[in-house]
Amino acid sequence: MHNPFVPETVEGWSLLHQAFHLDWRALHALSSAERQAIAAEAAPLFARPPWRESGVGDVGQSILVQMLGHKGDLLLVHARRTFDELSQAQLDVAQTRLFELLVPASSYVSIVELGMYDMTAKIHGQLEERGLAAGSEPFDQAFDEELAIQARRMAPRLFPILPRRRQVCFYPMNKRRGEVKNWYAESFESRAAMMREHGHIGRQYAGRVTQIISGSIGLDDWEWGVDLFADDPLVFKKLIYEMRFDKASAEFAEFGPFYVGLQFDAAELGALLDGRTPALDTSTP
Ligand code: FEC
Repeated sequence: MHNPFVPETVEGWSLLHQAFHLDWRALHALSSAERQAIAAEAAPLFARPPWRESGVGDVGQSILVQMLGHKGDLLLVHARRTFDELSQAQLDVAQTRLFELLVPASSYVSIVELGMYDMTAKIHGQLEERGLAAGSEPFDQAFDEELAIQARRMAPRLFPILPRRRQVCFYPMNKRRGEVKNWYAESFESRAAMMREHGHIGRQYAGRVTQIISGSIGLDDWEWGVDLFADDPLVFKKLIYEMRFDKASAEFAEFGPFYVGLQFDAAELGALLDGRTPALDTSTP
């Protein structure tokens, strides 16, 4: 059943964000050689996937982010095709010696999503023009076929190779469901117009930021996860500030904690354990 008031979504990677504190006291008790051995054992879990012109990832990927601030030291972002694979990624980390030095700080489960307000209205209109009755089996079948076409078209957005950009910002957020302001009580047209304005502002930042929106309704404590990747952290500040003025954010957005940090190469894990800022080689894709 396709409800014309509910924007259709197409889905991609299952995501698990894991934030950890490092147990510095335990690390300091180890020799540098031991720390390097621990890093070398864990590094293969964060191997870069082969670069593809299409930008579409294959089996999945896990990346490392050194976090700034007290909310954690290390953020792991796992992207996989299924929850089973995501669970294995979590267990693989738990099997390493590195894990014995990690203290869980936070985690977040979500699924990459593309919300399709304009497309939802368009498909409903087209199918009704073709004489298909909303709610009938042929209508639903034709709708599902159209969504499958959209999902194939959107594959680089749904299953992206995670951007190799140094600056990473992640936070969960909700659309307000208050007594006065309630996103879900707004008409479809009003929500669609606000999302158009939102997309318009976002596209002004094309090239400077790569955003991955994941949905987490029914999966975690907030409704969406927002991952942003950039070369300059100022871009996060300016983009998110500008968006505060768009109606969807000004009236309806509620934000969870922000996590920011620096993406780094698996080969640099030893540097982090030794207390040096780990680097990311961005000279190759
Ligand atoms: O109702 C929903 O579907 C809400 C899901 C949703 C949230 C969300 C929040 C943020 N976005 C941010 C950055 C960008 C940038 C672009 C962009 C575009 C879209 C489109 C949809 C969409 N965003 Fe969004 N965003 C959500 C959904 N956003 C749908 C339009 C279709 C598309 O292009 O994907 C431009 C992308 C581009 O280059 O084409 C950049 C940021 C936030 C959190 C801050 C805020 O004030 O909301 C930043 C939730």
